[in-house]
Amino acid sequence: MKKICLATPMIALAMLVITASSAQANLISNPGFEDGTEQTAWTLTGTAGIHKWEAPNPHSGDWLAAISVPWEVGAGAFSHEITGITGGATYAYSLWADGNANTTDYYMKLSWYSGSTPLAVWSQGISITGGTYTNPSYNIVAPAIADKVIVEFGTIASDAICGKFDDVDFDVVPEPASLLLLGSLAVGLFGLVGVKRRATTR
Ligand SMILES: [Ca+2]
Repeated sequence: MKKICLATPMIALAMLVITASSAQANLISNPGFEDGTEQTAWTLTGTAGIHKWEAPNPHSGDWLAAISVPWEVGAGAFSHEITGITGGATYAYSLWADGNANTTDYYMKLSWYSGSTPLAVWSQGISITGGTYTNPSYNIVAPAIADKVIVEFGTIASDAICGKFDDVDFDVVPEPASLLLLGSLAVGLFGLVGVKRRATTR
């Protein structure tokens, strides 16, 4: 009988945790470029292309984003618009980056907007070690009145190194208030278990 009393709150807690984690859905459409050359959701500029590469392999699947391909040396970028941003919320931006040589010429960038009005730009360089995937990851707070962001990665350099990118992720970080609520619910559920245990032992 005790096992049944324990199981119900544990299942409820598991469902809460699943709900909390599913709220952090990736806001990037086509994050792994697996629709081939269709380039869904991404705007490409300069020497940017979606390629089926042999070596090194894409981080996942068959396709990756490439910038400054060897036969097309020059600057370029991939950008992706996301609307419905919550002003003041914290967002996590990460991707997987590789290249055919070491380079620090590539960057990750976020351009925040309120409608069509530019608000702020965040940018960070990417340090690529040729032949090894790296996973730069950052938490960035959206400006208070932001409702749109352009997620971008690229290079302004014109070198012969080809940057390769895959599995881009941009999602909202749960607010501390949500986590506190989840924590207090968990404490409440375990407290309930304690009450039931005491009740059954009397
Ligand atoms: Ca891929």
